[in-house]
Amino acid sequence: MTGGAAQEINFDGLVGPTHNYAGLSEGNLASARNKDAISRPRDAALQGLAKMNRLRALGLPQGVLPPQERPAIGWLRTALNLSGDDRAVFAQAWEASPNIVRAACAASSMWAANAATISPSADASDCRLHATVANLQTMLHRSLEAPTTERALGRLMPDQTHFVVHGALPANEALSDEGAANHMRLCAEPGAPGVEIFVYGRRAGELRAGFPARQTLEASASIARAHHLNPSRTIFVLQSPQAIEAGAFHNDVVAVAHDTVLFHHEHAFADRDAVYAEIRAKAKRLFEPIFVEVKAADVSLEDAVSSYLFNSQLLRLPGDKALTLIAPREVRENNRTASIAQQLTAAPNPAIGHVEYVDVRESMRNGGGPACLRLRIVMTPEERAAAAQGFFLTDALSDQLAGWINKHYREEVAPADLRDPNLVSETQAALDALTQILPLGGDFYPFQRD
Ligand code: SUG
Repeated sequence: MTGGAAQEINFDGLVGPTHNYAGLSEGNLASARNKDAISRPRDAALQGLAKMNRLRALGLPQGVLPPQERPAIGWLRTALNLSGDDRAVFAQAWEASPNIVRAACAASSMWAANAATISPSADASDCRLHATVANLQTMLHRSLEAPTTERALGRLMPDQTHFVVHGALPANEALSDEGAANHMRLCAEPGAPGVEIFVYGRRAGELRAGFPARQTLEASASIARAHHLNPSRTIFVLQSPQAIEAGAFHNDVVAVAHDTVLFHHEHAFADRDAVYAEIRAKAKRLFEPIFVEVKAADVSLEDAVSSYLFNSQLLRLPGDKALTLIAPREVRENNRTASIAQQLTAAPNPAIGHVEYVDVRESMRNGGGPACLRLRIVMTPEERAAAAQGFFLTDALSDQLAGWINKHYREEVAPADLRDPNLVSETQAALDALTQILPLGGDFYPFQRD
């Protein structure tokens, strides 16, 4: 296995034209708090694109993943047994169940950290890069994403000698899976064998009071088997119920890892000492893990969740010894998290040497920070060459996407605007045009096939 030149590439989900605040995610405090607020889809998409371009400007490769078809007319037609043309189906669906239509309008595929779990080829005994699409079965609006995500990842990584894209696990509470948001990897460098850490909130069949735990141990273990991971370098960790109750509906709200560094809140895991011990044991002879813990006395879980300090992207910029944290601007606006960020970087020989702030406010208001918006895929140079090149962001692609967003996206969407039947034709026209910009093919979206 050649290690050296493999790179971690962030693939961000483009924010879709129906971005809105429907309050759909129980246990996600921002989503609940902003229910029925007016959203700004154009700003949201441009903020996401600006973040992607910032990473490119810092010298990192960057990819982009397409939004999904919303409103999901075909799904509404089948699920609610409606007939007629798309406009008629949409109008009838609103009559039948506003709650279900709002789920079918969510632009939630922007949070690409929930698209799939990725294992680099360096970790898999068959030496291929594995992706398992997340079933996202806990929330109705997110459970619609898996089929199109599988198509998108198939388009990005078509060559089965290098890549395996596994379909989602059966969509049932027992195998509840939310993808990379509940998965971390530590390694000496991206191309070297790593320790993969799966974080789960409950076991199959376990009933818990309070907010939903969206990941089961059984789902994580199944994915580890599908990915041909070595058990001696795989860890399953119970998320602390306290974190879930405080609004950490995914592990990536309270922890993030990159290379040898695990940055986390004191109450991220049910048994922190056991986690450290197992990581140390399994990393032995590969690398020395560095744990950067933030104590609850310095940043409460409440501040961690409202600022999204840990939902930052932890990155190594070319040539840097220390890592860089790409944090949401909300971290700077909270005195406690701003001061922790400053202390981290001021330490002698810091593991995290720089903090940069980005504005992804529109996504944040639905509980999605910088880390939610991206799916990390470690690729060797051969894998990168085998991937579909049109998904890698360049100046030209960025210009095209910005022009496309400005042309097709509404400035604002209020709850009542979601009922507008023009939304259907408008979004279909936008996505149809997008299939000319990204290498998706003319039959990518369900409406293009019906
Ligand atoms: O699944 N919000 C998303 C946010 C996902 C964040 N991802 C990570 N932490 N990786 C969710 O709860 C809200 C949609 C609404 O309410 O309109 C929503 O789906």
